[in-house]
Amino acid sequence: MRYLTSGETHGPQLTAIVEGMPSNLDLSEEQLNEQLGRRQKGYGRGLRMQIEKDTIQFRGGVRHGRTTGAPITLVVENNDWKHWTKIMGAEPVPEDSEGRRRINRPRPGHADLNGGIKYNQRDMRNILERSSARETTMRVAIGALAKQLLAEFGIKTAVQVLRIGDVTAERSDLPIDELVRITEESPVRVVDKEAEAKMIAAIDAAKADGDTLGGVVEVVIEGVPVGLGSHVQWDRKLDGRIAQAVVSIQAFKGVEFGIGFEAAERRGSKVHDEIRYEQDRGFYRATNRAGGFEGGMTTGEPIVVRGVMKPISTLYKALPSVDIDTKEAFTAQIERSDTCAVPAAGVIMEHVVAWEVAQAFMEKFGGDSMEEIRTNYTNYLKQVEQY
Ligand code: EPS
Repeated sequence: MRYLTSGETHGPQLTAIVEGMPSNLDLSEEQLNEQLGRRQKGYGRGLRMQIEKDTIQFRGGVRHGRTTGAPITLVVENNDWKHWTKIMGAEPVPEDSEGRRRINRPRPGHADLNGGIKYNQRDMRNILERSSARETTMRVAIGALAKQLLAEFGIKTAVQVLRIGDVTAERSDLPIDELVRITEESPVRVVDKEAEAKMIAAIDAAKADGDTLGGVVEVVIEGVPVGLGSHVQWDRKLDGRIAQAVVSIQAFKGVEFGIGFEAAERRGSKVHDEIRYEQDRGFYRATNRAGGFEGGMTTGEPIVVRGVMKPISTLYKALPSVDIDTKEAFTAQIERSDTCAVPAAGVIMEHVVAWEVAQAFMEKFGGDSMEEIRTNYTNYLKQVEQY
């Protein structure tokens, strides 16, 4: 399976083409919209999220609520487009036109300057518009397709926020359905109510100072069979692919699995998970410090992966920068933005991880129709049971 996205943050629409989804998968538009809505929520978001109400439109590959096996085209229109038609239109406008809203003062931390140099754009809006996290709308929509595929095989996903700025929330080990229910009700996607209040206060304080906050989010995927991904080639290791997908999310700077970086300070005996066997359960691990992976393959234990997001780089109290025309020091151009998008970023991460798992699932059980995949999957489970 593969996909491409296209579209600018203030352009008319976002588009994705997804290829390789099997036929005869029931797709719920309502569930897709629900996921898009989850990404738009979260304490600390700015005004733009009040303008948009992201709604999916199927433009290919889906008929009467089911996939046909043809490429799926997804579209989300930008409501804000009506304010940007002149600024972002495809029609030529004069170089010096006011209507261009040209950006010549790169914002530290963004793609503005290096993108401008690389693509030889004197108007760095041409970089900003595509590097913006608005694009993640499509990655959630695509991940939501993957989640519907995985759900057919009992695979479930959840996300919780573990840190915003210097406030840490207690990690919750609740059963996955309950974890989803509780985090869904929290404006910062945590279970820990005390941390929730502190996180909200920290976001308010950063906003008052014209500053921004980052954080840490954790995604859990349960019900994954043993043996997705492979040890035999570097680019088939599923944990490696997930790491790439996570760090590809705008503003994400790092990723870890299971106990993650803590493994560096522990002895081996306190890192590796003992292997056990029970007649009705088969092989399992006594603990899951590995976060569901050994040798780049799933162990059958839940996938536990965390990502770290840096604070958003658009600051109302802007950082010093250099004007690309005059080459003189300036305070960087101010653009409307969010104070903290960590809760939303958690939803994005949940979806990009789901996509990687679904892709590996299709590689292993791949077929053109849901029926074919189900047969392959059932046969494999029998083989695993007999091992
Ligand atoms: C973003 C800046 C803000 C965010 C946007 C990402 O948009 P605007 O510049 O229009 O106020 O709201 O995020 C989204 C639009 C979205 O859907 O997540 C940025 O600079 O990356």
